[in-house]
Amino acid sequence: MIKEVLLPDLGEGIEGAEVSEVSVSIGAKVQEDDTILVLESDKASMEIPAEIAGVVEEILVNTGDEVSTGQLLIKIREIEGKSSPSIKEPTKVEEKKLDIPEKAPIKTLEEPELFKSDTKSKGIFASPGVRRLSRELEINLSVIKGTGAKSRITKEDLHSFIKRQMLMSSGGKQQPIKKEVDFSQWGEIEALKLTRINKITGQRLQQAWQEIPHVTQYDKADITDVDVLRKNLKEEGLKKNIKVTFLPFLMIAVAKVLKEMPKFNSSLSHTNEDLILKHYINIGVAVDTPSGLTVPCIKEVDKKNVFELSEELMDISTRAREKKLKPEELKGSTFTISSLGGIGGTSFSPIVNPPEVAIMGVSKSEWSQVYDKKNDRFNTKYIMPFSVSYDHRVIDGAAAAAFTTRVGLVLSQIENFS
Ligand code: CAO
Repeated sequence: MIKEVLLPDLGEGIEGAEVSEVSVSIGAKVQEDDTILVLESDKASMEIPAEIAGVVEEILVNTGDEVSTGQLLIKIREIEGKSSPSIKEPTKVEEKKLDIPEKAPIKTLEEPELFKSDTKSKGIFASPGVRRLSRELEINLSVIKGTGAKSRITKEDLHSFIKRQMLMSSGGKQQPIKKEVDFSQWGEIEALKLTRINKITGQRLQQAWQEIPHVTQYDKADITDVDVLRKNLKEEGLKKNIKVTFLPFLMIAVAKVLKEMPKFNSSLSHTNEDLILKHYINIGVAVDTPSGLTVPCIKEVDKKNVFELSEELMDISTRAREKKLKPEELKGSTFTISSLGGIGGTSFSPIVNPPEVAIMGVSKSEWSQVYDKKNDRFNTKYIMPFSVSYDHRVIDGAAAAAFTTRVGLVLSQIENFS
């Protein structure tokens, strides 16, 4: 029996559409539900599926043809015993047109199974445009996790996949986009080799800066009372050879607020579909070393006191400078603190340390005159400026302002450190 495939009523007032792809050729065997044609109207793209299993007998349209409701498109000769009585609606999808990126960079990628086109796999939902693009780029859709309704693979999923693969294939390295300039033509020069740490840190910072929508919230904390407490503990610490700086107090305050506001202690999943909240608090500390910036991690900060944290800080910062950290000591942080308070400056915007979603930057504290409205007088206070940069995909501005306000308040109350 010959089955005539006619253009069904597309609904929504769509009278006709353009054939954007003829997916089969004469003599080709098709299974029920295989895409035989792809159409594009001004409202949607749609796949026309084969209603029966069979062999393509005749194709009456070409790519670019305008077709209208009821028009004969394709004839399929049925394979005995495989008919399906149901008449199926074409699969409509939301996307209309796709920005098709250049093919060339993708061709250079390795991982063959990722790039073997497999657009007809059952259980994969994707628009015709996405399927067409995946075929052109020879990307296997079954390796992509769709973020659309019913796990449909969207154009954005395909683009994110391509972006990830390109980054991986370049080892996350910055592409050489700069033309070499001979600076010596204007005077004497000297070239310094970047250390391995400089290069790795540079790549990570560049990637974080490009991928994370950063916003920085600036604030100030009154640490007058904590300064008195620190001086007392510093005296006590000296007897045990422990150097007590401000950092342990900051870590304790931050850990307390991270527990109250767990989104700041989270990471986006690799598909950006879930937010992973961590029920542990490990704080990364940016340490300036002669070979570059490193970020060792202090685990379970919420369970440690000022002396324990001070001891650990002395240990990891010393070993970081001597390049004696173990790889696992650089992993697992849930939030990072970058303190320039011992050096100077009034404020700065740190870059989020992925996969974390927030980082605190600390600047040098100063004695200031602060007006007390209630008693109508100025008081001399020790004020520490700090900032929190955050991933705006995860954290809203209001939450960030609440976070820094709370950290400021916790830092002003010495009972939080006993
Ligand atoms: N305000 C005023 N004084 C501060 C301060 C602040 N916010 N922070 C630290 N200090 C004081 C310390 O208390 C200490 O004073 P005392 O000698 O009186 O005890 C002094 O400054 C020196 O502190 P420190 O820098 O040696 O120690 P720390 O615990 O504050 O910091 C460490 C340790 C490892 C974080 C630091 O040495 C370091 O490497 N900082 C650089 C980090 C960096 O490069 N970040 C930039 C990354 S780019 O985003």
